[in-house]
Amino acid sequence: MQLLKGIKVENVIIEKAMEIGASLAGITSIAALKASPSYAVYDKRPYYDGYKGVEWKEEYKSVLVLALAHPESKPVLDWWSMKVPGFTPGNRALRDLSKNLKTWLGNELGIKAHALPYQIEFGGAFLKDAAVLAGLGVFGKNNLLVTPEFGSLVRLRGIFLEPELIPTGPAGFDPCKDCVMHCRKACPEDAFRSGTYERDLCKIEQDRLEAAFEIMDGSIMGIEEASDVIRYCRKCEIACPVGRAAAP
Ligand code: B12
Repeated sequence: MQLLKGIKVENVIIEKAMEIGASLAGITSIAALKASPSYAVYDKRPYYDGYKGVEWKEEYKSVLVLALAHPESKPVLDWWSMKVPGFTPGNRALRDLSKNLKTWLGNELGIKAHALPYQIEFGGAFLKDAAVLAGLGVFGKNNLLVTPEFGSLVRLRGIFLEPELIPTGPAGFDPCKDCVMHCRKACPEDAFRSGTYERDLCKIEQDRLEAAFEIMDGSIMGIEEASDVIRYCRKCEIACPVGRAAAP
């Protein structure tokens, strides 16, 4: 790694991420991420068939977490099509951002980086846990990352970095204290009825919306051809009142 005299390398990386399009960015250690609650739960009940636990290269020690704001006023960012690279326009932007950052990290700072895929089964990481540990926000009653700036209206991406960097989190922030839980009341499947998030109930609504796909013109999704577009449920994130000034 090249020396940056008197300047914290963590700040340089985060500033660059924001300069080229991230709405938020932070850093945590891979050791902390591996010890986070999602891995313990997932090892017992994986979401994907064939999941064999975490298989990441030992040389990576830190993870850079990127968030891109997905305001309610730009719903297309979250719409899903198999024909869109990265599947949603928002994820496509995050993917491009992480690839550009990886190149910059190597060229300018001499840091070896690995841009993570989205899916866990292809080597991706649990991005909400990573974001919480990196101080972007906290776990909300909606089972999503809640950030002070944008509430839950963000999508995430991760990049593994070789050096052991100083973590930027966790954050001291408690937005759900005293909240009447608009998020839980908004759920069409009452997926929080047991007191915690129940994936199988959430999936009923997501599967219903999957079946209700619409054929949309390519220009809407930023691609050449028309495609089947799914609009997944976002009621629990949109109902959250946190950060609404920034992401109306
Ligand atoms: C598979 C998946 C789904 C599945 C299953 C979800 C599930 N939770 O099991 C389905 C299709 C149902 C789904 C639904 C949604 N998803 Co989804 N999903 C994912 C994916 C690919 C993996 C998530 C996963 O399997 N987690 C593992 C399970 C075990 O975690 P968990 O149920 O959340 O529970 C753990 C945490 O709560 C954690 N935890 C609790 N408290 C604390 C405290 C601390 C300190 C820490 C560190 C951790 C922690 O521990 C729990 C286990 O005990 C991620 C992308 C990624 N690579 O991470 C996106 C992701 C989590 N989804 C996302 C979103 C937005 C959604 C939806 C709103 C739909 C949509 N329009 O995109 C809903 C919201 C559902 C909800 N309220 O949680 C975003 C979240 C952004 C955010 N602001 O948090 C992600 C990160 C994708 C992205 N593009 O950025 N999703």
